[in-house]
Amino acid sequence: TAPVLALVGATGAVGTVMIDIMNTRSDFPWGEVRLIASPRSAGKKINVRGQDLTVVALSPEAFDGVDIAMFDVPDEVSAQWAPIAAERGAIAIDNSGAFRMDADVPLVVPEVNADQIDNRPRGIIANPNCTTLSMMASLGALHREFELKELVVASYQAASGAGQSGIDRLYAEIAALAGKEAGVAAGDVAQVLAAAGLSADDSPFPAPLVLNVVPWAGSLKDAGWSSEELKVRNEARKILGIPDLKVSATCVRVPVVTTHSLSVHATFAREVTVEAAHKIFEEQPTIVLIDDPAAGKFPTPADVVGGDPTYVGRVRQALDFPNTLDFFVCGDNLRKGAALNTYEVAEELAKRL
Ligand code: 11C
Repeated sequence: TAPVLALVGATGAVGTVMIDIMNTRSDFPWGEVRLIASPRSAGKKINVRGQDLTVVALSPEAFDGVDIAMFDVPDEVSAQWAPIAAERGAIAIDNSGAFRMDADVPLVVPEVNADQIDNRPRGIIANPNCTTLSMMASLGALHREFELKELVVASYQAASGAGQSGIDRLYAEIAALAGKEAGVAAGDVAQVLAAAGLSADDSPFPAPLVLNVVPWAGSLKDAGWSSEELKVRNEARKILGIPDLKVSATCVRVPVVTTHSLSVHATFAREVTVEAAHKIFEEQPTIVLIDDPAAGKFPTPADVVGGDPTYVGRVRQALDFPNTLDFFVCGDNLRKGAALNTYEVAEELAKRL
């Protein structure tokens, strides 16, 4: 019989994108879809492929009969409930940070390490952080050919990486500035926001995001690094299977609603050329290459939001660093960065059930 798919966190920012992905997929291998959320959202109706499904409250029994359970919920909810789903016989695919670095939980990006899907002793598979994920298709493809040795990245992360509250805050800040003279607003953003009732304490961001860039995402870790920067380092090593990969990341929030971008400086064991890299990107079905700066063509978040592929451009051979490429990559952080990658892992599993 056709497998049963559950979505935990069906009403959140990523869950909502997951519903859209389910509604637009050409093949749909599932016999039943079960939507699960907090008791607060239980009873809500959501249309999936023409049927109004009622959201059920998270409980152990909600996983009975489920083959695959996708979790798009905060770390602590996943930490508690993914093992319960696994005990009840489901394979849990978790998009939180709760299990990513566990040695007995694979961290999977299908176009890079799909083979890891079968190695899941706890019945849990983890989905990477959206910042790491946005560059994995491109780095995985280059690594197969040239062997990656060192990675220096700066991110340009969208507000929706912080969830619905991040989206709401950015729109509220934009609304507070509407109609203000540009000069006044640019000089005094914090005061304008406070006057509009937008307290800094209520923001998921540590500074105004509108008309600004904020060099911070996540929580403070040792020696001044942010949790987000360490996730990029640890997760890239695990996904690519290079435990000693040298990585340095600076994670920055920008006033974009959705789509993370990264500036990537990648050094390889073997000689690289722009032509060879272009060919590799063109041959990778999940990458779109837009790289014609003379014609003003390169990817930007505004062009790629809502799409499934990751977009690559500005590919250059570093002038002063041997075997090194610089490039710019954009990926919708709610799609390939979160919901889509999780769903692709579920599709891979469905083929194996
Ligand atoms: C952000 N990348 O943009 C984060 C959100 O580990 O899944 C995702 C955090 C995570 O803020």
